[in-house]
Amino acid sequence: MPKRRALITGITGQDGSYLLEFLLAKGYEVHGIVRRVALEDPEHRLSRIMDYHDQVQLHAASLESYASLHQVVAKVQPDECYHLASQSFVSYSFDDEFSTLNTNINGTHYLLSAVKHNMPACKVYFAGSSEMFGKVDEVPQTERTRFHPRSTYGISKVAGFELTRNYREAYGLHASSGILFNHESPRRGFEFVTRKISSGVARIVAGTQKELRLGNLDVQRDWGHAREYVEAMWLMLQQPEPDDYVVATGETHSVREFATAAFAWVGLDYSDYVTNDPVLFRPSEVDLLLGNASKARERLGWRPRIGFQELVREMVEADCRAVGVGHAMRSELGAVAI
Ligand code: NDP
Ligand code: GDR
Repeated sequence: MPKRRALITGITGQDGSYLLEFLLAKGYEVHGIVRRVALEDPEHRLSRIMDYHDQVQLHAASLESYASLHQVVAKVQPDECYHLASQSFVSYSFDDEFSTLNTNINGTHYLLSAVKHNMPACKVYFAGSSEMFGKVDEVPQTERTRFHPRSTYGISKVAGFELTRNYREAYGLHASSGILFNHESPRRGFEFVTRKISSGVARIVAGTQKELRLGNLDVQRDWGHAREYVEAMWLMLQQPEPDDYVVATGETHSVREFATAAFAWVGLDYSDYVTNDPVLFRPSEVDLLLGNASKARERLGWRPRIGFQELVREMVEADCRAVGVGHAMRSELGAVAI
């Protein structure tokens, strides 16, 4: 039987790298879309997928160019397409609303259109987000909760979600959206709060950083592990019918709790190091996210296994190892459990 062929946009990101590993293990032929600059600077820009560079076929294209996406889809003829690429940093969307909207909305529209014209039987996954719920209407949030996005990032994801639904209803595309809540890992970008905390803890232990400046510590997020969330993406495309699914742990924790747990792993008290910087507060915040993933559990058989403490520990340990303080953490600081 010929190998199934998958195309991933955003393959260089956190989720793209885990999905690549997952699909290779399942025997897929994997293709990825990257920006041209990534091919010129692979050490830096392809760092998350370097271990697999000889098992994946990369194609240069940009979310800003319909022609480039059309060309790649026509050439690859994928059976499954995972659209993960986007300007994904919510904070930055307040600084550059226009490019966030252009990239995220047009990029999704271009890709859907390219699939419709070249490979209408291809199953499509769209990376929707809990940011679409924004100022939440109910707790916990389900697939039926009303959207009230609080940033242009959130607005762009609502538009992508609606485009995906419209391509499903109007053109019969097998197109599904995952409404994924925050998911983290040692591969998370350094700008996101969990990685900022875990890498900050490591530098503080190493003695190269004295304090950690954070914004709003009281916001709450439903944090899972990225490795498990990419499995849910794949499961959605294995269903006979396309649909939309919330993917979440069903537990919520504040940024303060994350910081407390991260510092505690190395035997430190977060309040001795964390300072509050009003500059880091967002003009309109999403205060509380908590997902109900019952539908994904019942229909996809998906459930999260990695808990909050385990996630925090994995991230802190990885960052400590990266700065060479893994052993110090254990022996000199008497960390609670490793
Ligand atoms: P990352 O920020 O780690 O990765 C984003 C990817 O998009 C990178 O590969 C990046 O490429 C690519 N990209 C950005 N802009 C462009 C562009 N103009 N042209 C081509 N590629 C581009 O995100 P995650 O892996 O964390 O998230 C994956 C998707 O899931 C995103 O769409 C995100 O919005 C969404 N999401 C993420 C959640 C999470 O908690 N992680 C939760 C819900 C949704 P490059 O390396 O060149 O910058
Ligand atoms: P988020 O992730 O906006 O939820 O988007 P992020 O980690 O950036 O923020 C989470 C919460 O922490 C608060 N916060 C800080 N955030 C950052 N980045 N830096 C800080 O210093 C800081 N201090 C407090 C934020 O205000 C926010 O409330 C992520 C992305 O992956 C999106 O692409 C995805 O769609 C959503 O998760 C679900």
